[in-house]
Amino acid sequence: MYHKKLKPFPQEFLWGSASAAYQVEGAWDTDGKGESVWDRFVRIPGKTFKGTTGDVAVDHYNRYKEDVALMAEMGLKAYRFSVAWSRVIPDGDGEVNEAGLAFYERLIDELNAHGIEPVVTLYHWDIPQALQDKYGGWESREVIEDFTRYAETLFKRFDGKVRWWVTLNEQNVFITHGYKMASHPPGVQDDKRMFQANHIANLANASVIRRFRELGISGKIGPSFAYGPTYALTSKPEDQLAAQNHEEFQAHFWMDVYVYGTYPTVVWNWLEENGVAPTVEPGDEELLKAGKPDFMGLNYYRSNTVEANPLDGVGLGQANYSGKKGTTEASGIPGLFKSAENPHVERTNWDWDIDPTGLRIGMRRISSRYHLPVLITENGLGEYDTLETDGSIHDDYRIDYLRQHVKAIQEAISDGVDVLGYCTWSFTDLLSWLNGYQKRYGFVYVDRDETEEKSLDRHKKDSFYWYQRVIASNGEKLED
Ligand code: BGP
Repeated sequence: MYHKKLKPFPQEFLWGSASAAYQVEGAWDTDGKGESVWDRFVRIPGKTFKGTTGDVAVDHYNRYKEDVALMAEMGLKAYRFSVAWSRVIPDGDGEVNEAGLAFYERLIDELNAHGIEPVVTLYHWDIPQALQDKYGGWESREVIEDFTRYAETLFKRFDGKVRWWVTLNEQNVFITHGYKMASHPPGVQDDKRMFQANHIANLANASVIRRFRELGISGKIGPSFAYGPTYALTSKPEDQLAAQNHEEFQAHFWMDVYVYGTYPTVVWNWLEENGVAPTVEPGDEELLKAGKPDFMGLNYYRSNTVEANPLDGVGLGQANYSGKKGTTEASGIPGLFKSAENPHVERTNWDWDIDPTGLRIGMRRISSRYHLPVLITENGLGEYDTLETDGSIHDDYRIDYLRQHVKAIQEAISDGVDVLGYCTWSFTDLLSWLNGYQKRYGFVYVDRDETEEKSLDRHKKDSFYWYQRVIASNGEKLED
């Protein structure tokens, strides 16, 4: 669709940026914080790139004032960050740790004082280790009540100070990495357990949204979902069917539950056929239907291209966590789909397709299927950056990437999609879960790498000044 004239960004558009507790805070055992599953997982040899941990990360816990001052200088309207459950309730279900809550209160107050909207994520993958040990974390229904109580603690404490809440970050990612690929905690490869844990996470998600409504908390709430639309490699009907499978199994399987409280029929049929359907108890459907979100949070990095995959075809392939271009292997689910190389797009050094039009298509699919506003909660380019001797960083490749994606958002707005805001990933450089510190995303360079903490000094990249101009012009000045 081509428009003669694009619609402007709404006046109240949330120009933001995002992070997650484990990736920025550090201070992993400070002020009464309990151990999270990630604090434990990173200590298993071979699990992370060069053995990197978030023990110190980029020291945001101690430098949050300096970081917020940089956000204010940039003119940021919103900052999305996550709360570490184990800071607030160290063992997950016991006493509330006031020192942990106080940290987030200081951060929220600092943001509000600078006119920056806090967008608070309740869960970005770091369940307290104590709950993992006690009942298997997301695999037990006990987590529903514990997660709801934790969320309620935050809702009550920060009601009036926070207007935007995100429930689970990328449930599809933490569940599949945790229980299929074993690359995230708890490091399991078991489809039956995966679909069970996923169902329980769905219930927990719905439960906190229901509690949010019952408490009459002001503001909006929704999940953040990792979604990139799927393309078929060719117009062969079997490839088209594979693309349809991918959308159903990798996207509708989660988003339909969030919005409609039901699983897609085709996927449910497959789960039963393969003996891996989760146990649904009386009352589950009612709870799922009571958890309808106010918006769909969208984390978009890339689109996917797939082709047909026979029953004896490709399964899990090696992903690229090294930054060596071209090392990703084909991956798929036998009988459903397998990944294919899209010949029409460029790729990053980590083999992620660069596709701004995919963002527009994704927003439109969400808007048409779910009739909800979209809040882009993550989007960005992970690349190597070079710190020059004068302290500058010339990341024109990142500016290009972001500029094209901002254009795609404006096109989606012009198509009629209701877009609430755009949080880039990320504000400062931070720890990439499996890729160490060399895969950088920030507007602000942080002086550290995998082997050394170095000075942890902050340096503004060229993209910092670019986004500053974009925000000041409300999306009108996209050129350098
Ligand atoms: C998303 C996560 C983020 C962030 C981002 C970049 O899936 O929500 O936490 O890590 O991806 O991914 P990566 O660090 O693997 O490049």
